[in-house]
Amino acid sequence: MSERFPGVYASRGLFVCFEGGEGAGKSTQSRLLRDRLEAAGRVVLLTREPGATPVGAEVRRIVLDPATGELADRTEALLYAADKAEHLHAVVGPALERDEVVVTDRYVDSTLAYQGAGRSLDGAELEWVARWATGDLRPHLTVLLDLEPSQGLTRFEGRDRIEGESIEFHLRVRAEFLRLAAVDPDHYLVLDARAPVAEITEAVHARLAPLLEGALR
Ligand code: Z5A
Repeated sequence: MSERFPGVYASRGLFVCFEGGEGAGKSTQSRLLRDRLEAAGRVVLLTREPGATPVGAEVRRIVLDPATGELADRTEALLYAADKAEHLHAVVGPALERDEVVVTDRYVDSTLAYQGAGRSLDGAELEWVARWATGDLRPHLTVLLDLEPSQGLTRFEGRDRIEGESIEFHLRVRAEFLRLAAVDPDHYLVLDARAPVAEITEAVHARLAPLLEGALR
């Protein structure tokens, strides 16, 4: 963590993020966590990047539609950063202020992994942009669902702009996700995404339980 961006953690609410490669089960686990917490009486906001705001929906269409064709790496990175800034401003920040549990399917680590390690933009410069866009707000917990890219990609039929990248690209992405988790173990939970869905759900809940009680916040 740099001196300029030491990380900011919300003093209200709980901010949880799911990260990982394609088909790792992020959407599945985000929904299951939301359902379980709501059943326990928590107010939960389930959201995602890119595309959770009207501006974000436009960004999502541009960055993921194969019809967009070639984009400069910096253009792509800035579009994702714009989606994040709007997401933080309009969705995540207000929900945390209302003391809700925010569960997001992807966040800053996706930029560091896909645009940084994947596209090979300068990591430090890119991190500056992504942290600036989000006011350096970090999740209290990021759950990394780790999966061999060849397995994740076979969980899908259609391919968008990024899913269509080479296996080497996806291997670099996976390695970067794992590196980010390794340098900050207090804020990460790394799980084998090949495990049964219910087993992953239990592991996430076990790690979150003390955070929900506020003990480790
Ligand atoms: N991107 C970026 O480059 N930079 C950024 O800053 C951000 C994003 C924020 C978003 O795509 C793309 O944007 C993404 C990175 C890039 N790259 N691509 N491509 P998206 O939102 O369309 O999709 P995604 O985020 O990659 O998620 P996904 O591909 O939809 O997969 P998932 O949410 O991780 O998995 P799932 O939908 O929950 O499950 C996939 C299938 O596997 C489904 O049939 C499940 O039933 C099954 N599944 C789930 N769990 C299991 C287990 N445990 N075992 C077996 N099968 C399972």
